Amino acid sequence: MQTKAIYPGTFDPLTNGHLDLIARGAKIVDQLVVAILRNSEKGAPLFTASEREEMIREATLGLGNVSVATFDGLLVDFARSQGAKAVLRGIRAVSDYEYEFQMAMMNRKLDPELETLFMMPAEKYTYVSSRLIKGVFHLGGDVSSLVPPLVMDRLKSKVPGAI
Ligand code: COD
Repeated sequence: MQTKAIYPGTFDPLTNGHLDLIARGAKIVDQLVVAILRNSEKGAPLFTASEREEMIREATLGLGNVSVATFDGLLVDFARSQGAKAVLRGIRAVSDYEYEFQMAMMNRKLDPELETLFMMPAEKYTYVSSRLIKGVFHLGGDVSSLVPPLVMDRLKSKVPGAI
């Protein structure tokens, strides 16, 4: 039987930490669906859902078993509609644990059949987050080694004059 997992997130924007996790996840499941929450729960996103989708599609072209989708509403409903057995999430540091634990337990309550798998990125990406990337970039800092080049280009055109 094929194992399908969902890697959900806001991805505003995709970072090398996300990509690292996608590559690791794609090695252990048959199909991995990167699922972008359309209406961010973190306030107004910098990139629209279709921009985020395009960036992830382009960055994962080399990974044959990875697809990209957007969703609204409950993650468990989207996972069920995709026939996915698991949700993949990243843990960077102890600080991620509490939020991830609550989310995994709530998702289990909503759908006891859906498992949450946690993976850790390469050490060099453990401090990377989309929020930090945007903040540093807005202030003129160099984040080019922390995001894929195509995301860097999009950041430059979205925030002209930042670099
Ligand atoms: N290295 C490794 N992993 C990373 C890194 C990094 N550098 N950066 C981020 N990650 C991981 C995160 O830990 C997370 O697991 C994943 O990548 C995505 O990160 P984000 O920040 O883009 O995504 P989130 O945390 O904003 O995603 C939240 C969801 C969209 C999954 C959540 O809000 C959700 O499921 N919403 C739908 C409504 C719902 O079902 N709510 C009830 C949930 S209990």
